[in-house]
Amino acid sequence: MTQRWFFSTNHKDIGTLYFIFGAWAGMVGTSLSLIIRAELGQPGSLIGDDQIYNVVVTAHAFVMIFFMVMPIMIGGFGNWLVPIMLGAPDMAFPRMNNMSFWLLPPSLTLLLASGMVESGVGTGWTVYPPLAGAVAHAGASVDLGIFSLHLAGVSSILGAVNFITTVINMRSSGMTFDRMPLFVWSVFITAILLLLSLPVLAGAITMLLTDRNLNTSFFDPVGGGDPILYQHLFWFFGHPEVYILILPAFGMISHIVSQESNKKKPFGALGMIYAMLSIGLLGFMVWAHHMFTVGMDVDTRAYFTSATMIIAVPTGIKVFSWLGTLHGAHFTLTPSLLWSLGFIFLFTVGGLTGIVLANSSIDIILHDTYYVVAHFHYVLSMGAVFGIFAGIAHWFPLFTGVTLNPKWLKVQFTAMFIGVNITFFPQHFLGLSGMPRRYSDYPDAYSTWNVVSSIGSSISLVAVLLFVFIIWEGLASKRPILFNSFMPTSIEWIHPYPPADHSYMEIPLLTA
Ligand code: HAS
Ligand code: CU
Repeated sequence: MTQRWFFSTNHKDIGTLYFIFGAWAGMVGTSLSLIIRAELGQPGSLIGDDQIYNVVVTAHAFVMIFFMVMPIMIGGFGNWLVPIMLGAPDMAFPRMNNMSFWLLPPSLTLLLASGMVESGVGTGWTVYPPLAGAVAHAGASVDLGIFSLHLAGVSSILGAVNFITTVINMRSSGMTFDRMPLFVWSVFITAILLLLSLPVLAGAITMLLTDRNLNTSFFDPVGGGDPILYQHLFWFFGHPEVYILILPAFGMISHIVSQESNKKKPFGALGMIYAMLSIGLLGFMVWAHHMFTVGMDVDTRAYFTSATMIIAVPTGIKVFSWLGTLHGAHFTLTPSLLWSLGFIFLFTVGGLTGIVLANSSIDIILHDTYYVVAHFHYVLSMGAVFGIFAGIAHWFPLFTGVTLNPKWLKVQFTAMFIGVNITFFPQHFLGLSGMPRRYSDYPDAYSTWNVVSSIGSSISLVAVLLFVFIIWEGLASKRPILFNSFMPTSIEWIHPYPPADHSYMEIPLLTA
């Protein structure tokens, strides 16, 4: 029987595998984050080893980005929903889809192994040389980390090829591009970003691998190389990557907001498509805003500052279109809408601190401080993760045939909302007063807000545990789908603006 799901080429089975994998990795990533907050919960040392602390920070980032957010959003929601929303029988390459998934467990194994052999990867997720080079990180750890990224990269590139082909070739009749649901658009654009950016990361880490092991010197000045070259290559991948992490959430939020507003279409649907396309395109032209401190000339700084700030325009179009969709609507505060409102508010807060950081002169002060950490956790822990929770609250009945307890979901949302804000808002203050990131200790002056932040992380832990319980209770109780105002029966549940001929209407609502 295990063969049924092991070899399955069915997009729903594979989507479910991605969800299970992502949930498991989410537990690992959360545990690592709690170790970080335990170390920083009081001045002085808890772990007693700075390298181990940095290994934990690095593993936390990798696990959350590559093994939690991306598998759940693109692998889980993408696989489940894209073929259904297109009216396609499955993905374009079902067997390659299976392979995309099964490359991930070995990749995660290599990553976890990298933290356990020798002295671990204490480089941060950016893996900059010379710290990641053969002298500062002797031993096999960084090599294992690179191999882990190679496998995850192959998995994502194959997945991207699959989604792009599916969207172009597998649309049912009447499903023209301009009618295509916004979630499908978001996954399509995400897949293009993956296809164009991941090979650059693969090149960079392979060059690092040969620098470490085969005496090349791409990034080593002693042999005529340049460590800054690595930073350019990494961020040419790294900045598009942050939009890869958020675009599918944009797509889900558009669906949920228009659905819960009882509107057939999201406000400005065509504008939303163009906004996502512009975000994707601009995302490739702003990478050096991560490198303002390397010593750029003033014109280059001015260019990267301006180009970065322009991204606020299409992103603003998205935020105001969600608000436009909600405007004048009769809605009830269902769990999925609560998560969506939380997303819109907190993602905007994180976006605005991004605009602050885009100013190169300000960034030179704030770079590598907790202000940056606060920025990216607002857009990730409250943007990407809230998007995931919104999607689960919304589509869990479709995926499983059972309904989660809506009251508990609201309690859980409240706990999580309080927890993440208490964790991350004080980090703005820490950053503004100069506390650097990636250090295991701090002067006493930084104690108060660090204690508050660590307390916040325990509140989030309670919320996550409550969520695990809610999922278990839902599956154990087998409560059937409740077709009430909170769970509409109409096709719009899945499809916000169906093509007129309803050619794709045979949608299986239950899988059981
Ligand atoms: Fe970012 C660093 C700038 C969006 C994730 N970002 C990071 C890192 C991560 C990350 C993970 O320019 C750390 C990487 C590392 O390990 O070092 N980011 C931006 C800007 C945007 C942005 C301008 N980031 C994201 C998203 C992420 C993400 C989305 C993941 C999901 N980010 C930076 C910069 C750094 C950075 C610097 C480097 C810092 C350093 O020193 O290392 C934009 O896409 C945000 C657009 C969204 C909004 C909100 C909605 C818009 C509205 C329209 C009106 C607003 C206007 C602005 C016109 C702007 C509502 C007016 C401005 C006012 C202040 C009032
Ligand atoms: Cu960036």
